[in-house]
Amino acid sequence: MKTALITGITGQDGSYLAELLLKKNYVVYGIVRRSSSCNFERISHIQDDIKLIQGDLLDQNSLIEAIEDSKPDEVYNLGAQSFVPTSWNQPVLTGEFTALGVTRLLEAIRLKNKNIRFYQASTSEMFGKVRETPQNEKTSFYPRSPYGVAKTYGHWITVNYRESYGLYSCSGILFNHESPRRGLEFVTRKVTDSVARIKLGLLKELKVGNLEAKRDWGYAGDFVEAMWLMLQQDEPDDYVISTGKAHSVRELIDTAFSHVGLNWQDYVVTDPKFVRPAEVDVLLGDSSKAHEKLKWKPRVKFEELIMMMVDSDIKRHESSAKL
Ligand code: NAP
Ligand code: G4F
Repeated sequence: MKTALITGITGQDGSYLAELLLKKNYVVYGIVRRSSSCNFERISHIQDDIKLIQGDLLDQNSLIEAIEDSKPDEVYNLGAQSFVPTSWNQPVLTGEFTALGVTRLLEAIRLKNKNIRFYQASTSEMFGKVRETPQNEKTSFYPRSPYGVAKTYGHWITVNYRESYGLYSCSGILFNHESPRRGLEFVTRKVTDSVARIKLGLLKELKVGNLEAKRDWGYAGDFVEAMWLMLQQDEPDDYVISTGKAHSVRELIDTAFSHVGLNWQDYVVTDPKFVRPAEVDVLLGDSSKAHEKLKWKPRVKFEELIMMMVDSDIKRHESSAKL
């Protein structure tokens, strides 16, 4: 029986990864930050099956102790300040969590047990102002936000600890992945939740930013399988994980409104408040290496994903209306 330690277990990916590892009979530990109110909504259904340890990516000793207490075979570093706009408001804190937090965790592993396998949650945001299309593992980085810059540091320190100390450390360069558990501020979930509320008569309009931005959107449940696969190989390596199809925010909105029989133009307004100081215009991934070496392929298609999210949001609002 293997043991895994997950940072960011209360987040979207952490909850799906914990479910996957439990199905594979892992003992699953998660690091959680102290909070004045409970934020375990995404893991409440598996809370009795996992073990939670208090810790923070800002606090070196808490990470060392988490490694000592859980004695993991695998560590998945999913914890981060992950919302791009917030990284302009809090660039230093984003750097502490999302960049230096990776080094703190790698140091804990290096000090306690160099045999631990390590996964770093890298991102397509590192490609930013893209140098080529589609983007693969060899495409150079040009991050466009403090978040993207911090993640680029996290990526290279993961590569560096592999090369400096021989750690089994992998970096998954994941393109956008979504689900009904996605945070409400990200554009997919903002749209699907607003569509649900408009359909139920609870909201009148949806305010968004750049309609022309394009993303390669996949399903989080598919993407966490790739994280696990990366840590099961003979050699550590870095992989791009994506669907290979890009859609605009406009198409996302159209798909979501059409699913409930509404015309998006009647409800959507653009608001400069949601336009970013520097935009990532188009992201499109080439995950041939993951297809070939990990035998990984995404299952859920864009339209299915958006319909799944709209349906889930409608159900949630209907149930809370009945209470
Ligand atoms: P998410 O839902 O925002 O979850 C982030 C998690 O990080 C939460 O559990 C959060 O805990 C935790 N966290 C934040 N600051 C922390 C700190 N100082 N110490 C310990 N934990 C901390 O993000 P996600 O969508 O699941 O993404 C998972 C990871 O993949 C992130 O690193 C993200 O940057 C990266 N990524 C995501 C995507 C995507 O499209 N989803 C794509 C590429 C890469 P609280 O609940 O306490 O806030
Ligand atoms: O949903 P988003 O906020 O995601 P973004 O910035 O692509 O970042 C997400 O994916 C990254 C992987 O590439 C992760 F690393 C990161 O942690 C996060 O999960 O925005 C997507 C696009 C942007 O171009 C944005 O300008 O949607 C555009 N957009 C247009 N209107 C909006 C809005 N984004 C948000 N959040 N809210 C809007 O109203």
